[in-house]
Amino acid sequence: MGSTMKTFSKITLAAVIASSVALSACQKKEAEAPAALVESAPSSVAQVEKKLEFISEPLVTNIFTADPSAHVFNGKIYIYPSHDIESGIPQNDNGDHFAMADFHVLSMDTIGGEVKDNGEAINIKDIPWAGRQLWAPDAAEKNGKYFLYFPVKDKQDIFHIGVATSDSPTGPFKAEPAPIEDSFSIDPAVFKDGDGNHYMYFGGIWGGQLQRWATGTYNAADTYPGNDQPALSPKVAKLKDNMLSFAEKPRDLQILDKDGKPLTNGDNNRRFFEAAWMHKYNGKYYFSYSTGDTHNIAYAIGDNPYGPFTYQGVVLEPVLGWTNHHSIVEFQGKWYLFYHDSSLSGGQTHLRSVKVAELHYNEDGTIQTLNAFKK
Ligand code: FUB
Repeated sequence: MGSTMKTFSKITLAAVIASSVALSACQKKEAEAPAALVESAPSSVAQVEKKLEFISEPLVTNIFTADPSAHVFNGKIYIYPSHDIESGIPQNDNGDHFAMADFHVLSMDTIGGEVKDNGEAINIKDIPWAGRQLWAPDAAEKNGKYFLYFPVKDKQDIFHIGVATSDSPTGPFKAEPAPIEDSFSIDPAVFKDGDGNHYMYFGGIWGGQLQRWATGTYNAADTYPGNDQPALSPKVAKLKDNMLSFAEKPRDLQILDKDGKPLTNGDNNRRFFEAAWMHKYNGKYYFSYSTGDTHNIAYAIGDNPYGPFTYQGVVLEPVLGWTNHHSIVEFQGKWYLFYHDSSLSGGQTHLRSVKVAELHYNEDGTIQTLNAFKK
C-alpha cells in the first residue's frame, strides 16, 4: 500500500515531552514522562528547538500500527500488530481511547526490504463475543494452520483472550465463538518450544485489568499488593494440541531478583506491567516485558518455559510515546527487536508505528540495551 501520511523523521523535544505527559491506555493521571526524557527537559519546552532523530523508521506509514508480534513462517517475516486509529474518544485511565477495531498483518521477505500491508485480517464485528478494544495480538502456526490470538473486552467490558484461525498467515481469520476458557487480561504471546509444545504468556496491570483477577475470579475493584509485597505476576499456560484452549489453569510466572526474591509491587523500574514475550537463546528462556509506568522493555532469564525467571536488565529504553511493547525474533542468523513509537504521529501516544532494529547479545548471554533515539 502506498503512504498517505507525512513521516515525521525529526520532531522537536517539546513534542516529545507533550506526548509523554499525555494520558495513555494503561496510564494513570499521576504517570510521569519517561525518566530519560524528563532528565533532558529544559525549563521552557516552548523554546526548545533540539531535533530528535530515531535509529529506525516506521515499517509502514499508510496506517498506524503498534504492539508488533513478529514470527518467521515459511522463511518470511510476518508481523501481527495492533491497528491504532483516531477514535475521537477522550483519554482516560482505562485507555478507552485505544479503541482499535481490526487487525492487519504485515509481511516482509527481508529486513530492510519492502513491507506489505496485507489488509484487514479480521474485524471486531466478526468476533461474536467482543464488545470493544482489540489490543495487542500474537499468532502461531501448527500443521499448516495459523492461529491469531487477541485480547478484547467482552460485552460486560471485561478483557479476555480470543483465538481465530486461518489457512493463511495473513488471514482472513475466523473467530471462535467464545473466548479461551480461563483466559483474562491482555497481551497474549505464544511461544513454541523446541519439543513442539506451545505456551501462552499474558497479562497487563492498570488498563489491562490483571489486578482484578488477584483472587482468581473477576472483581471489578482494582486490588494491588502493598509496595513491599511481590508484584502481580504475568501468567503462563500450555496450549492444548488443538491450539484453541489451555491445557491447564494459568500459572503465575515468577520474576526474581538476583537474590532469589520476587520483584515487589513498589519496584516500578523492574516489575512486570504488560507486553509479555518469550524467546529462547542458547538453550535459555528469555521472558521480556514492559515496565509500563517506567517505560522500559525489561527481561529475565529462566531454565524452562514456566520459570522462575531472574531479572537481568533492560532491552529497550523508553521510546517516544507512553507505551513500550516489542517482540524478539531470529531471522537468517541475526536477532531483531520489533517495537513501536509515536514518531509518525508527531508524538501522539495512541497513534503508534512499528519499527525494527537489530539486537545484540554479549558473550555471557545478556542483551545489549537499545535506545531508539540517535544520540
Ligand atoms: O495497544 C494497546 C495496549 O497498549 C497494549 O495492549 C499494551 O501492551 C500497550 O502497548
